[in-house]
Amino acid sequence: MKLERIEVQQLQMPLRFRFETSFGSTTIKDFLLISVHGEGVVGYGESVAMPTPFYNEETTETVWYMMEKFLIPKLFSQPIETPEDVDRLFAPIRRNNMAKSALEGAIWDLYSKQKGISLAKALGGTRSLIDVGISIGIEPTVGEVLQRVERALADGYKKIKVKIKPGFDVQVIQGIRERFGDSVPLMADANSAYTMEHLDIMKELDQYGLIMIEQPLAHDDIIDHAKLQAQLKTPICLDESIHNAEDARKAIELGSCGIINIKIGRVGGLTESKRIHDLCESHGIPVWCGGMVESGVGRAHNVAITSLPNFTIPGDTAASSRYWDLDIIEPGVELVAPGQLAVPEQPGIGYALNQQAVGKYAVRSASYRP
Ligand code: OSB
Ligand code: MG
Repeated sequence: MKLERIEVQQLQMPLRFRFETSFGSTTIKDFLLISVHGEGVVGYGESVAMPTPFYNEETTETVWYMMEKFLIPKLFSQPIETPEDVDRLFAPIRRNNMAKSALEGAIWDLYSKQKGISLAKALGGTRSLIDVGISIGIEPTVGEVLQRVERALADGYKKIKVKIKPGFDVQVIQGIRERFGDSVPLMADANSAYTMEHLDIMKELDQYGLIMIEQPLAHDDIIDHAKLQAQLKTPICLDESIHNAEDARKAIELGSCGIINIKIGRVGGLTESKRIHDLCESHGIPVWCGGMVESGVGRAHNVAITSLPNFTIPGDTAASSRYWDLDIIEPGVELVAPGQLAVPEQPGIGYALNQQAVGKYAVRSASYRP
């Protein structure tokens, strides 16, 4: 694969609503868009790092720095035949998974476009339609969460995930069960807001037939999660704690979770995502694709990986129009049936960039050449 030029652009896209988690809230999506040019085609990738280091340690600025100083020079330092070469080339650099993933994802897109196949196919995807869910943030009142759940159910979303934090947990779940019944496929995501001191709350949540409780304990823990899992019937799903397939192996071995959320950025790219997918499949652990409030480029990558067979639980990739008045891809990633997205068959990610929208949101850019 010939890499002729890599462009990095910082975009700021206004969200249609304020998205709040236990670690903070956003109204503007601030991120980096990567375009890798080679042999007449362009591959696109998105950095899912946030401006602040509260989900993980990376930020928009650290991603840019790592790419400029280390990752892009590495890509230009030797010939690359396949996206797996990128994974090997980046391996000696520790962590900085979102920076690595943004570039690796762009190269996967470029590779599949050069081959003339869809990214989903290049990854070994088997589905043409995927089920998706929605992630509902923390709201000022339970009533506002209920309104959002009502709309999500009307759109047919196949899984309702609600964010919880101490003081905004059991009453939310109880409110949803009372209003919408026990058959709603429901889960809670705590983003590490609890400790073992909150065991009573966890045991209360355990009574509501949740599909899973996502990342209740510390972002860097798998030991307490194993102790907690032993006391709950609801499966624990790990998000923040899993950075690679080795983490997943250890968590499975310890019994720290029954389900794993794969976020391409958090684990350093599509190659590592596939590894985790395969490992989980061999251990009977279902996976699903988490979201990072991505623009259309990141969503398109999520759609492609979700077409792999062990993504048996609906992910967080809700429709573009939920988040954006104007996305940077056209058409946006939209539902083709209630709660379902189509996996594109066109080469690469299968969506065209809306360059006008990119221009509108771009605040900074740089180009790198070998
Ligand atoms: O923990 O899954 C998470 C968004 C930002 C940071 C962390 C998380 C999330 C989400 C996904 O819940 C939201 C989405 O993409 O719709
Ligand atoms: Mg999460």
